[in-house]
Amino acid sequence: HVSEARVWEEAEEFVRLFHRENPHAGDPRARLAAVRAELAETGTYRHTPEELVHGARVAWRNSNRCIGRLYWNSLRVRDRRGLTAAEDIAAECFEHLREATNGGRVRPTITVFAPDAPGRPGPLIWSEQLVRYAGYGDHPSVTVGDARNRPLTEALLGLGWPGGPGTPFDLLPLVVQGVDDKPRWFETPADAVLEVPIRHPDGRDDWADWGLRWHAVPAISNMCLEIGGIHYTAAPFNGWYMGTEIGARNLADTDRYNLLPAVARRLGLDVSSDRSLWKDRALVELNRAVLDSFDRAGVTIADHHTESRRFLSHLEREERKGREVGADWSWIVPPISGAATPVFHRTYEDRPSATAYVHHEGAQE
Ligand code: HEM
Ligand code: NRG
Repeated sequence: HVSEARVWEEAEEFVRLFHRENPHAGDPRARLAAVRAELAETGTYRHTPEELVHGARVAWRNSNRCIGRLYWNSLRVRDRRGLTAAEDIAAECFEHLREATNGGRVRPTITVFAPDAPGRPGPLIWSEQLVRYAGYGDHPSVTVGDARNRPLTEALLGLGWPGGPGTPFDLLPLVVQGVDDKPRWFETPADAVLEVPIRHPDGRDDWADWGLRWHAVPAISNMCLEIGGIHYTAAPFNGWYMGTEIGARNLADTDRYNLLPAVARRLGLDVSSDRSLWKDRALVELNRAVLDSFDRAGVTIADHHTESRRFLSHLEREERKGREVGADWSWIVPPISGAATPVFHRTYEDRPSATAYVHHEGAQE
């Protein structure tokens, strides 16, 4: 566990930042004294609702791998710090999905559950995201569904989940470990998940027949929100998708859905030689299909050109406010057409922050 001296150090820094960026909150001295006393008495301290909202937003602002940070100050924060039991947490995660999905007008949202307390670790969501597709297989190289989720799927089967119908897009239950409890699974209610069927806009092929689809909302649920020395171990958050995440990675990576060969054959491309650039051409058409399908379904999605421009606006705006923006080039540059976007043609400082979303120790990167 984190030492009290360390918590105080980070608490002090955060409270000062909060008061600096929220002048209406007044002088920080009274609040610093209260935090110090609470820490001495209980070994921890509680953020005010306003501190929690600002901390969650600043943690987004500090996410060096995220290209979508222009709107960091409008993150919606659902304060559920009173919840420690798996059933309650799962129910609120599903409600989070409904509110964030908002019929397709996706709203960036976070739900914050109980934090770590001295001698009492906080709850954990084992699922990497609130919505995940199963990955089944007897052989390591042959998977039905999303190979990335084979370990989670196997863990679920071990916990007594009977398995889904066996399609490539079976929704996995959510796995939640409440405080002082073992992990439990909760079937995802169909009305909490919006999905988009993926079809090609030119309609020259029957793309619909492939049964391709993806979920509307990316909601990362296995990262820890750290604010002022307090660790919120379960704090799922979402924004909207950038099309390349689905079209250039999830459906295309060889260790995910590996669809490029099938797409290229549909397009009648020569797949016998790398030099026909069949992979590149298939990638572009798959990404067009993703963007057009989300548009037709009325679901928010960004293309990588627009999101790159927004990111540069973000850098400018932050600079005007006198704040330095950290970023990780290798995550910011989109996985297709990198040099055709402005984020490619510069460098960034990948500096760490104390207020941040971090991967749990031992959890997969
Ligand atoms: C990473 C886009 C909202 C926090 C990313 C990535 C993209 C992205 C493209 C890289 C993902 C990858 O390569 O796998 C967006 C867009 C948003 C958005 C378009 C729309 C509003 C948010 C929000 C938060 C957030 C609301 C937190 C409150 C992060 C974090 C990562 C990340 C922590 C790194 C994840 C990791 O280390 O695995 N984002 N994001 N983003 N984003 Fe955002
Ligand atoms: N690449 C992952 C999602 C990672 C985070 N991306 C966002 N986050 N857009 C995928 O599912 O494809 N967000 O909070 O909006």
